[in-house]
Amino acid sequence: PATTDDSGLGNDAASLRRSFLDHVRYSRGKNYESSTPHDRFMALSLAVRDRLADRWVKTSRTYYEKDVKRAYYLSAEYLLGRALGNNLLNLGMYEAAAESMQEVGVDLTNLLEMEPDAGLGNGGLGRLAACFMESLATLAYPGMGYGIRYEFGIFTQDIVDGYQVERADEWLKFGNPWEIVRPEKAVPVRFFGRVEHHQGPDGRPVARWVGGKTVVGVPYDTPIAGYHNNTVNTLRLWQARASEEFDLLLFNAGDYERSVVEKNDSEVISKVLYPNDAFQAGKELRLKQQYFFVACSIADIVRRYLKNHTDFRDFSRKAAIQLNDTHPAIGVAELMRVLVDEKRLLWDEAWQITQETFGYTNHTLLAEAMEKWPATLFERLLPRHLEIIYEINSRFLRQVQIRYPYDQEKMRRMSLVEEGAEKKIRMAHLAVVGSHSVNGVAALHTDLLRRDVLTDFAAMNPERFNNKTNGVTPRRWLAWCNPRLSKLITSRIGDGWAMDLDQLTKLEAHAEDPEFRKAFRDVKRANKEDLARHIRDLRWVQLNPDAIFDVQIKRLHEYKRQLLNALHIVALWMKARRDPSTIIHPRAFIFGAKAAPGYHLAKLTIRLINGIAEVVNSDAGTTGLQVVFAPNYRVSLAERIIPAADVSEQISTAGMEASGTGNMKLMLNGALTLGTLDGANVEIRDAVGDENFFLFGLTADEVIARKREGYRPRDEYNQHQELREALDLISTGFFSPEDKHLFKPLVDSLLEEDRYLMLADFPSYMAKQEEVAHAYKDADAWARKCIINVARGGIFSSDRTIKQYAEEIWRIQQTPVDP
Ligand code: DL6
Repeated sequence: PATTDDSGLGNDAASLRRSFLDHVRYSRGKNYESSTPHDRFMALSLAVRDRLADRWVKTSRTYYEKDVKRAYYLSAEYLLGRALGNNLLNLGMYEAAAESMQEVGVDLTNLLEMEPDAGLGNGGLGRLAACFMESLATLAYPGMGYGIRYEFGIFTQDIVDGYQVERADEWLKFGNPWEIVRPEKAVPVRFFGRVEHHQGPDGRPVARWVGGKTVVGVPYDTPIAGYHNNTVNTLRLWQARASEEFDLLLFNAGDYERSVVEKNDSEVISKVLYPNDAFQAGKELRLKQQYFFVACSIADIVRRYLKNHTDFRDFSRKAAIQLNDTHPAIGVAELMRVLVDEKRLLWDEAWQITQETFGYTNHTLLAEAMEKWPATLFERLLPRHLEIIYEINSRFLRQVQIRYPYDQEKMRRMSLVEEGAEKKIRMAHLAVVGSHSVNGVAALHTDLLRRDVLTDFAAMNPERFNNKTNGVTPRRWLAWCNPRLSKLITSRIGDGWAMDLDQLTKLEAHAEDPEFRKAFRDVKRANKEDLARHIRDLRWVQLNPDAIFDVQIKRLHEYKRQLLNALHIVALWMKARRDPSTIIHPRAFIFGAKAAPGYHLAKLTIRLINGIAEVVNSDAGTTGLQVVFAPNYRVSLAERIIPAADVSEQISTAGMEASGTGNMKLMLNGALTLGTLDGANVEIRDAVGDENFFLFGLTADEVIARKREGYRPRDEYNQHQELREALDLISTGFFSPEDKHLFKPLVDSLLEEDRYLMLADFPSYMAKQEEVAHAYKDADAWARKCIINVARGGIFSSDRTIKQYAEEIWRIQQTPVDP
């Protein structure tokens, strides 16, 4: 039969309109006249997906036929945001889509607003995974993402009476036009059961994992389009489904109720994203999620490899697997299980393949975020994996012993098993031992990993450790979110920057051009007006676009120190109340942050910021100060806030933020960083120069020294009048008239421990904030600084990061797809 891969669908406005109308009719089953805005969003998305389909098929076929090595990114989170606009941009079809929609009387920008964010992540780690997917496709690398298709992503945040209230994120409620389900590729996954040990026919021992219960992973594929090329890679997310045999068994036995309970038990695995960021709660369901998606993904990777190969000799030459933090670290034991138990490889062969295949990225130094699972839980849920981990550990510790004889203490520290009241499996150690590469996500972070957290491992295998400073995709985080600035940049240096962000350096020459500075300021001003309009609709606060837009947008965590920002606002406001002339320039403080639902102090901080907002906004006319907490911070809201920011608050305690990526997005959009020497701030400052960065606070080493000396926050309180007054005002209940003692836990946490040294850094923060206000007064000089920031942002492209992963860890080749 005549077959063709090419549908011949045109990318022009007329063809797109035809497809759109067809989808309204044949996919939505409606007349155009009776279609809802949602029908139209679905129809346009499907029309766009059709245009991705040819390239998608061709991309897969190219990789298969060339039998190229692929990089597999295993991540429990992908914070994708919306897809329609980005796909239009990457396909070069935005104008055509706008025109075709106009012809049928639809406003494209309104249509884009219909799309819910795909919020399958908590914050930086998940968003990084999304940027990496886009960069892999843009650079034409054979890369694939694996994860979980959570039915509910990160919760929706409402603010009610100043408090965060969480609602389930029903992002799939009206259907998802992007994904394609592939039930034919479903994978069975076992849990529980027991291990039987036999002698095999070849005389070798055989371990058989039997019994227990099987859940089925069903893959849903989402296309990831490269920018202006023919590559469309795949993000494969697994959904849990009850296994039918099991179901049927109980059903036929007449135990209908139990069969329903069992079904729910299985399907709950992919139900909801755990909303904790930087904290491990140790829940059984979470470990089930991790093993579930890892087992499905490894089975899928092995199956794909075996299409072209009959043995495993070339496995690590065809597959690189990157562990995005320790969440998928069980993959090390799972690949060993598959190779040794199922494929009957010798342990040493399997171990070599495993180590050559895996790479591990660490994303945090915080002790409370380090994953450790009780051995008892492992034993029940994954009995064979526990045996394998013990075997890995005993062989590993033997090497440690040979290398460092008589150092029992070192063995104890390096063991994969933490001995104590409760035996625990240290997932980071499993990831390190099972990988040929271990990387941190910013230079300082990698240094601290080597020096403080994984010291023994770095000493034993220094060649494994490397740094890969994070990056962000310039398509979404400049071209898409900031069309005005993009157009201005293109008018001066051409449009090559979107694919080669280093070209932004050409802007530097224009920083000296008064006309360009003026145009830059006009862009910022227009973006601020847009944001002010949006916030007025959200919060009924009319921000003054002449004010400095001072932005802190990120997860709410004590170490990120939103509370320090809040203390400064209170101090500033008290000063302004006494003497309005102390306010150097009007300022609008803009916050966006979700707090983990069980994180009391974080939620109380949100309440405090809203309490402060209420008071401060009531006399904004005299003080020039405004505060707004934008609810439900998410990717699509970031896309609005970032282009309008003047000041980027990156004020974490030095040594605690692994990298940060919001800092990079804000810089690229011409905001100046007010920050500590933490995470990638260090590299941002190196790039832009001290004169274009507002630095304050203790360094990571000073933080450690202060704690070692016996840090006493009360001394700071006693020494600094402005700090004392601000804290006292909060303590009196001024910002919580309904409950005078509401903020006592926050104040106590500062005065009694202040683990994150907010009080120690307060004076230098306050002073630097004043410098910011003075600097802003000189609008022209400020614009120059901003332009330098944009011009030197090239290194923070995730294209640079991905090239480094590809060349230095994965050893994969760019494989462009023919038109
Ligand atoms: O690497 C991406 C991102 C970094 O930019 C953040 O600094 C870091 O906090 C985050 N890490 C995590 C992991 N858990 N914790 N904490 O989300 O990764």
